[in-house]
Amino acid sequence: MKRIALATFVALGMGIAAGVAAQAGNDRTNHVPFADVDRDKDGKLNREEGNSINGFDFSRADTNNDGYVARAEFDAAMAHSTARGDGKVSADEANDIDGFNFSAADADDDRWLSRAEFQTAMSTSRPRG
Ligand SMILES: [Ca+2]
Ligand SMILES: [Ca+2]
Ligand SMILES: [Ca+2]
Repeated sequence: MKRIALATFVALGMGIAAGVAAQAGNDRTNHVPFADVDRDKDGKLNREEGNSINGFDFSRADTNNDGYVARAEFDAAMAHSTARGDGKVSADEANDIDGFNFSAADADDDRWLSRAEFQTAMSTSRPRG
């Protein structure tokens, strides 16, 4: 078990080094302000607007399948995606690591681990035994 946990740890660290969160699958989207994408200012994104976002999965974001991504759907999709190259680890991602204490690692309590926070946690929490 410890070996598996450590491998996950290392994989995650490498993902961060590459600017990619290894645990987040293919959910990598450019994080852009809704207002910037909603070009016709109707408060929702049509497929064309959605597709203008690098990496945005319109069909997945449109959870009620009405052909538009509303603000709430947009926010949800962004919350579930990993911004490209942000080098941050979410609580969800950290929870995949056995025995990882997210709140202890999150020094500034912003619910994200920056690269520095993650590396500090890596260097201070060594596998026991
Ligand atoms: Ca629109
Ligand atoms: Ca919708
Ligand atoms: Ca933090």
